[in-house]
Amino acid sequence: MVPTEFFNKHVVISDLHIKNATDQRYRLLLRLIDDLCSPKNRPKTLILLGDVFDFCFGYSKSFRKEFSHLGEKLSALALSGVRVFFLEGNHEFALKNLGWPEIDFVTQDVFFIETSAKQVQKIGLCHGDLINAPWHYYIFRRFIKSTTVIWAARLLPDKIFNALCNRLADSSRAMEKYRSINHQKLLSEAAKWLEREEVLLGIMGHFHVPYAETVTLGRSGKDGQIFCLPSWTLPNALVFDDEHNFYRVYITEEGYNSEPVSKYLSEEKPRSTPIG
Ligand SMILES: [Mn+2]
Repeated sequence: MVPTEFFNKHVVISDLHIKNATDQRYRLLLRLIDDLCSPKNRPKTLILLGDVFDFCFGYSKSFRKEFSHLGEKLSALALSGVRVFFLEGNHEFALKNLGWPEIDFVTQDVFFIETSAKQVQKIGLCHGDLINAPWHYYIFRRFIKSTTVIWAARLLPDKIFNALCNRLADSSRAMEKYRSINHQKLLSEAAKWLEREEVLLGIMGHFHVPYAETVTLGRSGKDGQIFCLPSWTLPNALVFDDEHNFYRVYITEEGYNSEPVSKYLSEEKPRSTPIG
């Protein structure tokens, strides 16, 4: 492994969809965090951009117990000086209640980080499920993440609640499986998102498609950039430095392989992909 792969950089991961602590992806994630803790690899920022878990309810005792290791490692990483953000995906609820110290749990739909090389640049980050979503999804999402629903969910026994949610996650995946993504429509919605948030660079996950696209912002005519992370069917991270050189780092049992990000849509379009 090249020691400079992560050092002083910003590391984004998303859509691991970990089901349980015996999952191979969980093991790879723990190893990655261990490696990031070492001074020669230490990044500036680690961002978990949602759907790290296939299902997570922060109030669930059994869940907190099963993944306590991850919490300890992330807290240790944060204590070593790395900024650690954890943004909720659409498979995750009440993450803040995991209670992991030093972790910045993001509850807003969008958050921002700033990089400063020659000049300060603001980057917008979101999970992605609200981009290109039909109007009823907004209502559904607001409902399912509302304090009333979260409060009611806490009354259910852990086991029943977890089983219910896993079934929900599976059925939503089955529904999405054969729906292909309209890339142009999605990217034009993503461009509108950049414009709304007044940024020229946006990063998201959720769609499981490795976009790296230049999009034109309608009103100003400026060029914006959209990056999206693929799922952990192939464990990976999006890594960039303050000069905004972007890499995809692939995580294997043997180690790490990194490659500079190249354009995606100019190549072959992906087949329909399950959306998480
Ligand atoms: Mn998702």
